[in-house]
Amino acid sequence: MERTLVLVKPDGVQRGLIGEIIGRFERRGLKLVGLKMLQMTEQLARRHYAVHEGKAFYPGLIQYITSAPVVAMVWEGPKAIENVRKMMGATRPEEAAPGTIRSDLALATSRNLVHGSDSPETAAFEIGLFFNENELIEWSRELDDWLLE
Ligand code: DAT
Ligand code: MG
Repeated sequence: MERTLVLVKPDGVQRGLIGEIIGRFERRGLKLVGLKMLQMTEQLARRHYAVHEGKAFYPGLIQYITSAPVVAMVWEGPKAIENVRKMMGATRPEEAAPGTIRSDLALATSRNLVHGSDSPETAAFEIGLFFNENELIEWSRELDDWLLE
């Protein structure tokens, strides 16, 4: 089953939206297999956002993502990467579809509340940045018969 890395970014933690964001993925039926709160170091932030190095917004992005704790999660499910990205909405909140996290809860691209991996390769890399193998929990859920094909 596919796995993806999700971060509740510092604005989500500061605004008290951790539960709201986790709740959306939980209600959708995705399965939580890893969870931790941490303060991202500059080194971790640079590795996580390496693809954006050199862009105009990069220094501000590193400053923001290290400015307060984040909540890192791994969610598992069918097409987890795509499903999470769709639930997050477009990077710019004004372009995010109504009903998405960024449309419902955010106003600024640089304060857009959540991160989600964008491909299987990125997901594997990002999960490895935030979690050791023994921190990812395989567990069975009775409800799966009612959620999955
Ligand atoms: P996403 O988070 O939707 O995957 P991304 O990978 O293109 O978006 O960019 C990473 C983060 O960088 C994004 O969530 C917010 C910030 N960012 C991207 N483009 C930006 C811009 N033009 N101005 C300010 N911040 C930006
Ligand atoms: Mg991205």
